Amino acid sequence: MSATLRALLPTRMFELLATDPNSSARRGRLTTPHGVIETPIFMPVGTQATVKAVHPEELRSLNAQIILGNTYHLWVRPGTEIIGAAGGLHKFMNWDRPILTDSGGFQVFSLAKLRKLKEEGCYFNNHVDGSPMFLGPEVAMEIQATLGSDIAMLFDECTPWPCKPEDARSSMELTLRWARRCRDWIDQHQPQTGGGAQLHFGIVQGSTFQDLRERCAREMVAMGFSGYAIGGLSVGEPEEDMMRIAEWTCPLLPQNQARYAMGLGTPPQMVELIARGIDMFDCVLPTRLARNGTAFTHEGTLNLRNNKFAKDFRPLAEDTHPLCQGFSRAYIRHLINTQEVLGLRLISLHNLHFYLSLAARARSAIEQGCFADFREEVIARYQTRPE
Ligand code: PRF
Repeated sequence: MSATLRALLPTRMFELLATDPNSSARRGRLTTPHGVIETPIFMPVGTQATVKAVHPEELRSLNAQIILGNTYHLWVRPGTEIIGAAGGLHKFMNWDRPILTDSGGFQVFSLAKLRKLKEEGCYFNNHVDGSPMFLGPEVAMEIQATLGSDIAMLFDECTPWPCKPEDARSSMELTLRWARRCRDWIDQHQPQTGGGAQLHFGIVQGSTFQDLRERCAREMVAMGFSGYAIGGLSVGEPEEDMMRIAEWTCPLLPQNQARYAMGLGTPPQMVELIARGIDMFDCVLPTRLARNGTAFTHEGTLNLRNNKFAKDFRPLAEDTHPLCQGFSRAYIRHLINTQEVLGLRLISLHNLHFYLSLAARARSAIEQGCFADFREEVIARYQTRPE
């Protein structure tokens, strides 16, 4: 199907329900094969077909609407043959709500050994048994089709930071050529749109350079995908750059399609990016920090291994997950210090509750026309302090 024809199709995948008069924040609704997602939304990370230490029923009780899975990890182990035979990722992991899968390139670059980047894709030895593998645009789309995720990400190169303008340019151009090959693969193998069809999100790269970001956004949009992500954020660049990149990119993305900032961030970063027009987020912070004893609160993070919590018999926070109520900071600190599994489970539930309710509060603030107050309150209360 041509891009022009595709643009003429009535797509109600993403519905814009409300916009904030004082910022670019949006309240939306994204329809996927496994259900509807209310945006802005936070997606818990479930790399290995599990959100670490959290039962799917608990995810449901947290009102998690969608979770994230990883092509690279699931392809290396257990492999698509097994997940395909199980009937897809949803059945394999017993989760019937939406799943977004990342396309794998970013993970190859952070985990695999002996990586060789070529025009056709990436050759590497996997981090589990070292066997040689190849991942490119077509393979990444095919694996995600077999996994049966609701939203498949295009295969991209995440440009490292810092980066010279000429290197950022060739990296961004490679992402565009790979996007074209993803588009062709999709048109050949999954030409249907709407209903039960998998959604595909293009990824805008271009490092910290305005001209590159703008060109990538325009060309990605011209290829016509179901939604768009901003990649290459939170790779070490200053926070002002992260915000500027969103300010350059969002206005070039279609109003009536979802926007996703990949792999971030802190609570204030999330709120500031919502204000710039981002709808979707994923981040390992709530679950990863939980495992080393760090809990999120409106005032900032608590490092529960700190001695000052030894006799602190208050709960983690007033607002927490029902399963965490009744446990004190002192007790959870003891569980963490003795490496008891319940400790990291409780903090994971609490932290996910924090992130998911932050997104829920942003949604109702936009609906009720008080997003500016919400934004100001979150930023004023949250202290990024060294523990
Ligand atoms: N690309 C992809 N996945 C990602 C990123 C990216 O740039 C990032 C960067 N924050 C996290 N995950 N495909």
